[in-house]
This record gives sequence, C-alpha cells and structure tokens, in this order.
Amino acid sequence: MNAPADVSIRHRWRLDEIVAIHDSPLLELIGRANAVHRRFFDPNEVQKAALLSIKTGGCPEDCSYCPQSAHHREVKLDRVELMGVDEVVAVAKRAKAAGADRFCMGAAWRQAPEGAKFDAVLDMVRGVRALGMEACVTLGMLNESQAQRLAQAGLTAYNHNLDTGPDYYGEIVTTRRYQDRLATLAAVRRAGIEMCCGGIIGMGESVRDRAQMLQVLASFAPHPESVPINALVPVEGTPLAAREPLDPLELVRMIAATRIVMPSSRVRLSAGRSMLTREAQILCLAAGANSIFYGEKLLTAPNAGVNEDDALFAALAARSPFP
Ligand code: SAM
Ligand code: DTB
Ligand code: SF4
Repeated sequence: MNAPADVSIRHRWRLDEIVAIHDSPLLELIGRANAVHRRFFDPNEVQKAALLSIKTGGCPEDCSYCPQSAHHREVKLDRVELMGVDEVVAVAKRAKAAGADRFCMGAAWRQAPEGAKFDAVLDMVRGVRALGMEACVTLGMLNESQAQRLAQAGLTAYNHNLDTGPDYYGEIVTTRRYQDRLATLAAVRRAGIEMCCGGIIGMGESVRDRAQMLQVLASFAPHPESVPINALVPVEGTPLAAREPLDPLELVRMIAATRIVMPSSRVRLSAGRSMLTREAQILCLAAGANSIFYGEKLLTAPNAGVNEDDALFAALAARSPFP
C-alpha cells in the first residue's frame, strides 16, 4: 500500500523525537499509533508465527537474559543437539494445521556452523517453504556465503535482534559487539532476505536506550520487514532473573513507538505474552502490533497457551448480531 501524504517512511529520526513520542500522553500515543497502523495494514489481521528451538542450550555467548547461555550454569535446561530435518518439518506441518502461517526456527549458536549442520538447516528451510509457509531462522552470526545459501534455499526472513540500544548493549552482552550484529544484518540484506530485527525491554535499560534501539532500527533502508518486541522473560539462573516484572503499559508504549517510527513493518508482540492479560494484549494490538508467537512454548520458556490464544482471537472476531 502506498504511504499517504501525512505518514512518510523516515530513516533519520532524532532521539529526542522518539523519546517524545514514547512518552506522550498514553491515549494520544495509542490513537496515533493505531491511525498509522490502519494506513498500512488491515487492523483485523494478526499474523500467527510458530516458534521451534531446533538446537537448545550450550551457547558460548553470555547474553545475560538468555537461559541458553553456557555461562549461566544455574539455569535448569537440558541441552539438545540439532534436531533432524524430518522431525522439524513434521512440527511445521502441525503448526500450519493449527493456523500458523510463518515458522521460525531458533538455534543456540554464536554463529551458524558450516558442513552437515548448515546443510540440514537448509533442508529444514526448503521443507518449511514446501508446506507453503514463510520460513524464518535465527542461527547467530552469518557470513556472506551462508546468507546467500539461505536465500537460495528460499528463506523468507532472518531473525537477528539488536536487543537494546548501543549504549546499554555492553551491560547485557560482553562476548560480541553491536557492530557484529550490524555486520550479520548487512549480509542478510545483501542476500535479499527479509530482516526480522528487534529487541527486549525490561532489562533495566532507560527509555532513551529503547529509543536508541528504535533509532538504529529505523535507520535501515528499507526498515526491517518485521520487528519483534520482547518483554524480558526473567529465567531463574540467569543474571536478569530478579528483574521486576515489566509494567504491561511499558510494552504498550514501546509497541506504539515502534509502529509510529516504522509504519510499514510487521511489529511482533513476542516473548512475555504469558505475563499479560487478554486485555493488555489487546491494547498492544490496538497500539500497532500485528503478529504474535503462537504455540505453548517459545524457544525454552512457556508462551501464552493455545487455549488462551484461541480465546483471544475469539474476542477479536466480529460478533454475530443474531447469536
Ligand atoms: N543465538 C541466536 C541469537 O542470539 O541471535 C538466536 C537465538 S536467541 C535465543 C534469539 C533472541 O531471543 C535473542 O536475540 C533475544 O532477543 C530473545 N530472547 C532470548 N532470551 C530471552 C528472554 N529471556 N526474554 C526475552 N527475549 C529473549
Ligand atoms: C525473538 O525476538 N523472540 C523469540 C525469537 N525471536 C527467536 C525468542 C524468545 C525467546 C524467549 C526465551 C526462551 O524461550 O528461551
Ligand atoms: Fe546464545 Fe542467542 Fe542466547 Fe545469546 S541469545 S546466549 S547468542 S542463544
């Protein structure tokens, strides 16, 4: 859909502009975000993306939020090596039957491996695409050739999050630099793969850090096709386990600001939904989110239940005037 005159796609946002949007009166913020959302998307359409951990735990990075880091030895998590291709495609098939249109596969790697494991991931991508679903993977850092091979296998999107703003990044991860993330994202774009890139809130960062992350995301041209906004899931044994639960309205503000700054991107209400009431989730959708992770589990943490989600979608549907 073409951008109407009053909602232009911008790649250069000032930090104070984004902070001012984020901190504007809540009803005004939601109203503005909803108006932008409706210019670019059908407001009744919410994408269901299924998520599967294809390789779990034992990751050499030290991301302080992540239960899959080998640095956090107190986390109770069973490591599982790379799943078989047939097994993964069978899960995708079930997800499709349950109503998912996108299948996302996550692996706890610092960087995508070479050899048989990478070839197996390529087969998974081909298998998912053959089902008629969008395929997304997140495998850690990629080089140019790996990005090209994923593109040739038909990959729809690559998920690689910035997680937070550049100034706060060093508080959260020390085993890689922001620049490393940007290099992988550049390789993804050069290969012609859609970019799925967002972050996490509730890790102790300031509004300024959140706005900085949005500023970097919006600087990509084109904007990332999808932007997952995760609320921290505080997992026992990780350094962020004791973080105060996020006020759901913080998530509403962040989603609304994301929608306004990147009007035509799909904004995904990602991890943390199980901490939200049905009504808080509906506020997030009204504020511009138009995708969710659907299914009982995220990668390792519980997601909102499928029964709860069916109730959510039932509540969103039009009501018959003659019940
Ligand atoms: N290892 C790859 C990487 O880091 O790019 C892919 C898997 S990693 C688990 C994918 C994303 O999940 C992270 O970038 C982070 O944004 C999100 N994530 C991980 N643990 C989380 C948590 N406890 N709460 C919210 N989001 C989380
Ligand atoms: C994203 O932004 N969120 C998903 C997906 N991309 C791969 C992962 C959320 C992980 C939540 C913690 C867990 O399940 O281990
Ligand atoms: Fe590894 Fe990804 Fe978890 Fe970081 S977020 S520890 S890179 S699996």
